[in-house]
Amino acid sequence: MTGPEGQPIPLNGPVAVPPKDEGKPGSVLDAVEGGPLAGAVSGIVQGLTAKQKKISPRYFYDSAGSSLFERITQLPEYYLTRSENAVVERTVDAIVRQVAPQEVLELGTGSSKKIRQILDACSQTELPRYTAFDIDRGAVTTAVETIGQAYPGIDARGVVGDFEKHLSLLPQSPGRRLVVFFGSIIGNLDPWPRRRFLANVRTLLGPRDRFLLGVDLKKEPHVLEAAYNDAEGIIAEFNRNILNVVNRLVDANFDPGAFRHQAIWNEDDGRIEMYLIAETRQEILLGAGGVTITVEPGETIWTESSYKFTRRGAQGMLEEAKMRLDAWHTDTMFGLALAAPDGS
Ligand code: AVJ
Repeated sequence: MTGPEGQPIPLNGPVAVPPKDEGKPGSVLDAVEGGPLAGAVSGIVQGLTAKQKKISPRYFYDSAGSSLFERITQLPEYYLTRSENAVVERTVDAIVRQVAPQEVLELGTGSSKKIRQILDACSQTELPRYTAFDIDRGAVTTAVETIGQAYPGIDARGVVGDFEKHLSLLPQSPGRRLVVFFGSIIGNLDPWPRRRFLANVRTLLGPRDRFLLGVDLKKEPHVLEAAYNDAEGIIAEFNRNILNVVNRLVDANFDPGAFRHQAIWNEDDGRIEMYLIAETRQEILLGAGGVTITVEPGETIWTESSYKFTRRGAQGMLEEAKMRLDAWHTDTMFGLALAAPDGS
């Protein structure tokens, strides 16, 4: 595969090569030493010294951010989670019957609700393992503990890593594997990183393995914009909290209260764009980077893109990554794609 300028896209390396710690039931392992945020400083400083200031959405999810996101999923305007839950509930039995997984590998652990529906449906089949993979160690630990306690027969494990970088460090599956990526988290990835991510997911799949992908669907702009501009202002608070995370990670002094939230639908690129807009002029010291930046009044920091998809678009991106769309389930708001590796 080649990138935008024709250069090869580095994949994350062959899946079987590095000596991977297999861990043991209940274990939570780091994909890389020091955890996935160990190398965060240079990327954050680079984003904040660019012409259009930018912070990656992967930094939303500290413990405050994760609880705010949990509240977002309950907002009347934020239909995504409810829709996906309903689609999963309706289709989980058929999916599990079709795949009969022996490992469920969850990329990006949310609340355990949907994964429990999958595991419940698996109770009739043979399921020795649940693996949680997330950038937030706390989220992985909680998932491993709650699933381990609720399902004593299941070998629950966790890996702390960045799904854009560390998928190749996952241990082998003990058998048929179902990789799940819920919540339209894939919508955070721009087209090129998304291609690379899907190519990496493909390397996790043997012929009998499957990939279950949740994607939010394109719909009327006012519905999309309302979902990211809730009346209660929880999403604004979630957006501003990323500055608290950045303050800790790069030893900076952002005042989150000096920014307001904006979310707009970009029709051309098919995505919601989220920004923080500075209310006042600010000088911010990025201590760990040894630089000071200036933020002008009205200047924006781009914190998130949330791409929306169509069935055709989802099918196209899966096919580009050498997977085929095996099943498509939807309530017209949200789509659940079950994908199989080509040639299986
Ligand atoms: C978790 C990435 C799917 O894009 O809708 C929620 C994050 N941002 N409200 C999304 C989010 C603002 C969410 N994802």
